[in-house]
Amino acid sequence: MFWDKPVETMEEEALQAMQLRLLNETLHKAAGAPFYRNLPVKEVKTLQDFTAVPFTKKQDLRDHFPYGFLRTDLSEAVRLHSSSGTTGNPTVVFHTMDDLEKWTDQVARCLYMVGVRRQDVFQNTMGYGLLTGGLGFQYGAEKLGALTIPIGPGNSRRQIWFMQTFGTTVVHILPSYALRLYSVFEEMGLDPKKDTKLRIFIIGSEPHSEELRRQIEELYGVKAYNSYGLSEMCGPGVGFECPCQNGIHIWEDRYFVEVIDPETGETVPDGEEGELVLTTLQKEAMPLLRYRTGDLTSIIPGRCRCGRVHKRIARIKGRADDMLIINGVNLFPIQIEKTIMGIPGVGKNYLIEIKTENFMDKLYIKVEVDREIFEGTLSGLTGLQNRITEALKGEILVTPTVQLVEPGSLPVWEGKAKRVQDMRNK
Ligand code: DLL
Repeated sequence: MFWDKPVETMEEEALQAMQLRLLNETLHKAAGAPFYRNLPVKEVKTLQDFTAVPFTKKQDLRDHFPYGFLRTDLSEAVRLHSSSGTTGNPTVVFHTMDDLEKWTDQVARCLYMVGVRRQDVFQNTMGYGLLTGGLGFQYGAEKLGALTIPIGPGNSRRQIWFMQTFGTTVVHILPSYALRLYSVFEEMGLDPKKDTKLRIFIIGSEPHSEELRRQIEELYGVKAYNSYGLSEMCGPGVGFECPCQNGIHIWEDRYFVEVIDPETGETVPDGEEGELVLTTLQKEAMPLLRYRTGDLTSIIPGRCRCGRVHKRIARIKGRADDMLIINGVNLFPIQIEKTIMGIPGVGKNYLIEIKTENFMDKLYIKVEVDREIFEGTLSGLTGLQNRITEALKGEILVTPTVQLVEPGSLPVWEGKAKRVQDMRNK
């Protein structure tokens, strides 16, 4: 079950020696970029010494837009990607041909790991273009040899038509969209378990809970694997769950992994939550040193049963700036999802609204009711409403006002889900 057995099952000592060599190569290469020209550290003797290298932040990428991080000659760079920044300059990332080949190989490695093979039909519902989920998986799945359908996002009925007509077996999809797509199957009177050949879902690119994953697996009768990545590191293919579904392996031949306390910048022990910091180890066009991803997670201690030594991180809880402070209580949207998705009768979408009322924060959670129990009216569902409220109170320590709404009535998104509407007076 290995795409690249020598690398995936490398002994820890050999992997660390390789990382030390690649870190030094990267330090040397990075110095060619205007931003890293005056790096205070030129060489490290141990992996621990690498903590002397200053962090790189997203704001640095914005401030040195457009070419401040490009270290190769423009003639070497063959592609630019950009993330979906909403304010200020977008973050741009450059690739040489070698970078693209490595990225392709990484994605193929991930897909192979979870059982995707040449015989599979792979439908990619992620956006193509500047975002990385489209082309990243396109090249990876082609390299693996699957038949690819580069359909892109949207038009759910057409998605389903392709799935049925061409016998799609593997789908790459945003987890929030996977739930919405199921509603369209329902509207069409179809059951994906009986009416398609779907067997694997690749879900990622946005935070989602274990409960949401289980729901996707049950609704579609598939295995759903968590896929992690960010444009700055290449895009998808940075980390992926293995068949054990117990943490995301980060490919340590490609990235040096640290988890730090976001306040102090100190490394936290394995098992403890902090901010993920990544360093590229093999990037040519745009190496990044100690890049603060903003993503909160922890390193899972111990070896995985799958035989891969590459470190595992826990499911991403969200970005540090996703944290909501409601009347002084801190909480993450994912905690709300985790709690409500396990409750029978809860449908496929929800929305978090925060308002100011009487100078206090007020939390509203709008929850779609499951089609299975919806009989044209919301009256008579107070039992469900109360169960959701009680469960949430226990988890988030804030009493929300839960509002049940009709199936399919909440806003939907073209890309990543935007589940929080903060309407507080600032
Ligand atoms: O979302 C790359 C990607 C595409 C990953 C397709 C997986 C699948 P960006 O648009 O740059 O890149 O957004 C990166 O999305 O820092 C996380 O905050 C979040 N994110 C990505 N994957 C996951 C995941 C792509 N599996 C940002 N779980 C990252 C939670 C995720 N959050």
